[in-house]
Amino acid sequence: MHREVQVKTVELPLPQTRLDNRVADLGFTESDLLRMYEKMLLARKLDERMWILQRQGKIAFVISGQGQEGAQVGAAYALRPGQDWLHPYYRDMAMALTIGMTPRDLLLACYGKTEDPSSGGRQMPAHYGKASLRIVTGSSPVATQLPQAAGIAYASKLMGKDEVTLTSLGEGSTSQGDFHEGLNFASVHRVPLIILVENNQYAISVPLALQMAVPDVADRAHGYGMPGVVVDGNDVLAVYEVTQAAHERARRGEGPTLIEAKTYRLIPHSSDDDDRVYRSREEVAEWRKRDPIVRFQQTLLDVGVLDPARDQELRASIDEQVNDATQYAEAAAFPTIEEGDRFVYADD
Ligand SMILES: Cc1ncc(C[n+]2csc(CCOP(=O)(O)OP(=O)(O)O)c2C)c(N)n1
Repeated sequence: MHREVQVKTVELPLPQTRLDNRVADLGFTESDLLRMYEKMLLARKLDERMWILQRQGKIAFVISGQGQEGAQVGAAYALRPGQDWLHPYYRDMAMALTIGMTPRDLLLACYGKTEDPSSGGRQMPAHYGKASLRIVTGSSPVATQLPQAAGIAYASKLMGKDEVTLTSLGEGSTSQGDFHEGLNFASVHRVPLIILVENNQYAISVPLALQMAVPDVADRAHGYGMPGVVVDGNDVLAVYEVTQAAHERARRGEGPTLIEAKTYRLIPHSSDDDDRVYRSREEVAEWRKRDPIVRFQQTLLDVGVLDPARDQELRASIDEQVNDATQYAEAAAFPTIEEGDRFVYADD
């Protein structure tokens, strides 16, 4: 039977962050707040550089997280780098930076250079990974990270280790069978897992309303017997708050939590996409007003954690880091033919 599907434009009425009384509750210092802001900004600037390099023909492909930095930094900030596991998806550059990957690491991967920590130059771009930080590099078929992350969390539980795994995906990927399998397994076995859905409203050209028949991905969590939380993904502190609560729940042995961060992809799906064919400029402009970086910047200025001079200083230092990483990665060596079987055998 044919069912009419209404394609509606995304709604925007999410509340503004009220920083004042919340910072104390969250236990943040000024330097935490500035660090969060810095990671968001660094991700954005690196992302912009990648687009330039791609258009110059120097790197093959970009798929970026512009607009999603608030969700990513907020969530990653709740993890203990090197102790907890992160199994991210391709937009999560801000998450990778927050856990400790460097701009050099990320650009080395884009250029496919041998020093790339995720795979020695073998992986697709944006398949973040660094073993020493417990960032697990992903597979390109979407949602495959769900059962894998559930397995990592199950292993932590079986070994009695104080570790939490966080995995992330887009809302479109929740239509995959792997999403169901991962969530079901995780909940049945009460594993210490956080599933972060970065709901950016589109799966390439497919809008939310053509992807699912419920308003919130989080509604699905109840069917698996786990809590489902909806959060404003453009509010970095709100995302931190709910992820921290899910982290505590996981450590108490109470099992997984699904977090749906409502956000928006501000740019085309990838460097091979033209989003003008499936969404209006007005819609994008509306969401630009709610850019999580501009919003957090304003909040920090309002409460005096940031002032224009400090902001300028920070931006200059980020530009330097991006330039340094570009020069470093461009000059670095490509893998040699002799290195072809590196990572294939256990001696590496
Ligand atoms: C199993 C599978 N089918 C199709 C693709 C092609 N593909 C890559 S990204 C993508 C969209 C995923 O959308 P969503 O999960 O909402 O994440 P977003 O890209 O919007 O962040 C698709 C269909 C794929 N990588 N894997």
